[in-house]
Amino acid sequence: MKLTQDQLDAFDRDGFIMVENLFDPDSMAAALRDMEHIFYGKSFAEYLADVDKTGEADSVEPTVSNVVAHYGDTEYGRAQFPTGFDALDRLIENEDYLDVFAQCLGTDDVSYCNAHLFMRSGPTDTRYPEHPWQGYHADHGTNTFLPLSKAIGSFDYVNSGVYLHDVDDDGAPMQVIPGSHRQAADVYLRSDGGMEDIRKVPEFAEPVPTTAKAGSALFYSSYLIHAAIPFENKRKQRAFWTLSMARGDTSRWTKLANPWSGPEQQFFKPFWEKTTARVRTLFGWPPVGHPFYSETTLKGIAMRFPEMDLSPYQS
Ligand SMILES: O=C(O)CCC(=O)C(=O)O
Ligand SMILES: [Fe+2]
Repeated sequence: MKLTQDQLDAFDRDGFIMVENLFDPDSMAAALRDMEHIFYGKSFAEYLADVDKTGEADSVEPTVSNVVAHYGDTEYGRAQFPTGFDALDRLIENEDYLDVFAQCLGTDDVSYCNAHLFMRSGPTDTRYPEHPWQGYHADHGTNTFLPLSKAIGSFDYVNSGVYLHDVDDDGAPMQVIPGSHRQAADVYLRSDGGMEDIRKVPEFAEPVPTTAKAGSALFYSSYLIHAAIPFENKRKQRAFWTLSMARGDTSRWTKLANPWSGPEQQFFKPFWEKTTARVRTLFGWPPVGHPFYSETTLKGIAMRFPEMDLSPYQS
């Protein structure tokens, strides 16, 4: 899928774009069902009914008790990718979605950083600042140790959130500052605490809410400044499948290395076996047609990944 020149210009100028209708409604409903199961052990509607009955709501935030740095396990499942649920894990195989990523990054050499389920649940949500001028930040540090740069298009990477359901104004849409990806490096260096109080940064544009329909995906620069706001309607949830990806040539500095750590292999091995050759390249697998794939290496891959369909690599 090709973005229009207007969309490309908007991403360059604003540091984000919302792309609608990237995922079909059925796949979003199935993904949401599984995500609710992972966070609540039941549907959100059943969870709300329990809260009404007992007057109590326990936090559904994942707790990190394993080697994965970013997201841990909930009481009922795994919030880190791959979760083991196909309706969630196979969202990464959507070719149009991957095409948009490649165009935002400006290269087909795309490298996985991290993906996880991002749930905010109205009844227990505390993930917002006290005042609307607080809490602004870039997510860049999640996947790299390097500071922000003023140069766009190399060491910055792209985050995305897939909207599993509609997010309206009362459902805690993330607030983003258009154009701030080009201003952020300087603002972070200022000593007046501008990032703590965006009223002190007159050059920032007004924040805008990222409301969207189910099936949309938000793509935003890792340098883009944004913040959370509270739920106006606390009987809502906000369920995103999120993915961050970098350019291959700077990926040694921009990645969350969880797929390669020992305990994670039990989740990645079956995922790599089943997924597409294009998705494997996001994890550094050589692409189809690469001379790495020889009789010898294909035999070796077959030993290590017995369930993998190797036919795309056999030319
Ligand atoms: O939930 C939101 O709207 C934003 C959250 C956020 O920025 C973060 O967790 O890094
Ligand atoms: Fe953030």
